Amino acid sequence: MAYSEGPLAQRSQVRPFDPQAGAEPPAEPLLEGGDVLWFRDGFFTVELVERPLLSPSVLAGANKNVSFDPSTGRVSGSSASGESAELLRGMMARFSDEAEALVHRVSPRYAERLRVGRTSFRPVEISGRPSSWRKDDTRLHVDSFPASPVHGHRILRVFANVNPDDRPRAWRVGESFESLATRFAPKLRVPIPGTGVLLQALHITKTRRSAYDALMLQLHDRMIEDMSYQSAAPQMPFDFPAGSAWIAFTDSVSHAAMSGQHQLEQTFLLPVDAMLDATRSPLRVLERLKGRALV
Ligand SMILES: O=C(O)CCC(=O)C(=O)O
Ligand SMILES: [Fe+2]
Repeated sequence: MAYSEGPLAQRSQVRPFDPQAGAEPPAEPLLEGGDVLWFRDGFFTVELVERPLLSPSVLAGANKNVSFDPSTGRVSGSSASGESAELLRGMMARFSDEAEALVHRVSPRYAERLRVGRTSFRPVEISGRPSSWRKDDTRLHVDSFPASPVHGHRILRVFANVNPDDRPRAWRVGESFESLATRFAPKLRVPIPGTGVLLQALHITKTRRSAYDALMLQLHDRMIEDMSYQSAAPQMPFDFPAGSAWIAFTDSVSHAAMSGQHQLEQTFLLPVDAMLDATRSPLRVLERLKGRALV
């Protein structure tokens, strides 16, 4: 593909995308190539009665997010009770359904193979929010889940900026996974056999952590702790306006969220063999760089 051969191949891009327009190219090759697809008009509306939920006060304790499990309908991380708990659950369930419908419309080739994961609501202003370095999303990173191994599955996420005061969500997007992985591969260590089983036995992870998951976590940490990388890496700022939405494979798109408040997010997992070109998956890229199977 032409765009992957030019200098832009070094960097992910935010690409305006209108699934209604009919004239858009298929989404799957763009997503697999590391683009963030941006839907200017969004797809989700917070109803007037739900507006009071847009407040950090819905959070329980030190949580940054409210979490919703679409498979059980359970909400966690919220202090809301009674009627407002029901309102919150309803808003997140509706967002989850609409995000799924959007993904099916935009990427019909993935539809049958996608597994719906967690939904999150993020009502805290990111800028100035205290965070441990490892959880600091204001630094460029690729996503990996410490407690929930994915065994090579792709992480596809749908985001919606639902800020009611017209404030954008300011991101940076960084270099391509290929160049990122090539840069950091020498620092990534395949764990000794048995480590994954042990972590599961100790309930540090919910399932066995594969070598792939271990390398992705290391990649996340090596990026985040390297402040000169953070400032010198190829990158582009992008402000997602209030009301808009976007989709990306966040396990391969290097990204950082700099400022903004009130966002909804839906995670999906996709098997690597459901991709049009599995050689572009982080799993296959890391396997090639390390010269061995990782799941
Ligand atoms: O909250 C955001 O805008 C993005 C945070 C992030 O890095 C993520 O959800 O993967
Ligand atoms: Fe992230």
